[in-house]
Amino acid sequence: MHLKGIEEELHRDLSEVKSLSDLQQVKAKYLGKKGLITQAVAGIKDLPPEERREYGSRVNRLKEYAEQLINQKEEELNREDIQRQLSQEWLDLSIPLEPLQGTHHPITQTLRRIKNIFVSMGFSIMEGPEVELEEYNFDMLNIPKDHPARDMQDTFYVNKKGYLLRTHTSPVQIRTMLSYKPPIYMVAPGRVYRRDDDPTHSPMFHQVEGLVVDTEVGFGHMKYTIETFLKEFFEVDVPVRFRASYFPFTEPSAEVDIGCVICRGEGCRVCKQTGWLEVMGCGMVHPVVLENCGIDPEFYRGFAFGMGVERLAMLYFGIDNIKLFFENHMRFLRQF
Ligand code: 2NM
Repeated sequence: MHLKGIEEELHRDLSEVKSLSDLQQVKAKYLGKKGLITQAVAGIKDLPPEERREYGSRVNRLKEYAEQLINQKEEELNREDIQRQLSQEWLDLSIPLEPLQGTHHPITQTLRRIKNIFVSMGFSIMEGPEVELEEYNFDMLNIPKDHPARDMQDTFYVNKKGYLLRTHTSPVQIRTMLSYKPPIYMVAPGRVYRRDDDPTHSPMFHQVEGLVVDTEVGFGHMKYTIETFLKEFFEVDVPVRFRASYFPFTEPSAEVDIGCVICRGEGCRVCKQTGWLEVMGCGMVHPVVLENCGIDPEFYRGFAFGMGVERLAMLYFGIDNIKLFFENHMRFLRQF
């Protein structure tokens, strides 16, 4: 076909294009494998040599012109499309939402309840780093250099420069005693890490530890504080007993049991037929620990205690497997 004729037909075809798919068809008709312009380009070689030069340059100019027109048309159609979307599609931001059905994780709920009880008794909440100095996590707490808790098998060491993932929140008590003068009434809630992973242990869990340092504090104040906390936490007048125990950082030390909240002391699988559940550890702060922190043990006394949040949450909610707290299955979480 004559080149002028191709150009006129292209103009006519483009003027009738309404959509991107129309445009694709026009593009194929002129520039596709068997397109009119493509064929004209292929025909150059069949001309006598003296006509090739002039005709060839006209065909190439037509090809470039056609490509330019098609690109312009495509941009135009895209612009129109966006304008149409902007004028037709809209959102009503004032439509009320379905009421939100979310809840806090049972561990978050339990941590909050524990903290609220201690705040109501006049304690402050203190926090500290999860990557801790070995010195604060062990040495300052009077834990011997050869104590098994320090083993690589029990503790996550992060490098060789004396840093580890804290194995309890006690280093927060150390930091508090180093930075504040008594009287101190504080609790340290937070994540702790131990190299355990079995049905009753998780490598990360939560603790709340507490510390009181004041003049004239004794074992009786500690007993009353812990008994009051446990009755508030379990929302019943649970029996509480203190059993002599040993920790390097307290003397004397005790473990705290409550009457089994599952069987009410009758004996069951959870309390291993004893009628009692161990829920906390506690004791009078060892004078060496007070001294390590610059507190004169001739003048001040301290008591401290520690509890596992997952364990208390399991007993409070009646959950028998610690792993459920970390799997985050909706069917589990929705129950709280
Ligand atoms: C426990 C049991 C007994 C404790 C002691 C201290 C510190 F730093 F004051 F010495 N913090 N936490 C302590 C004492 C923790 O948890 C089972």
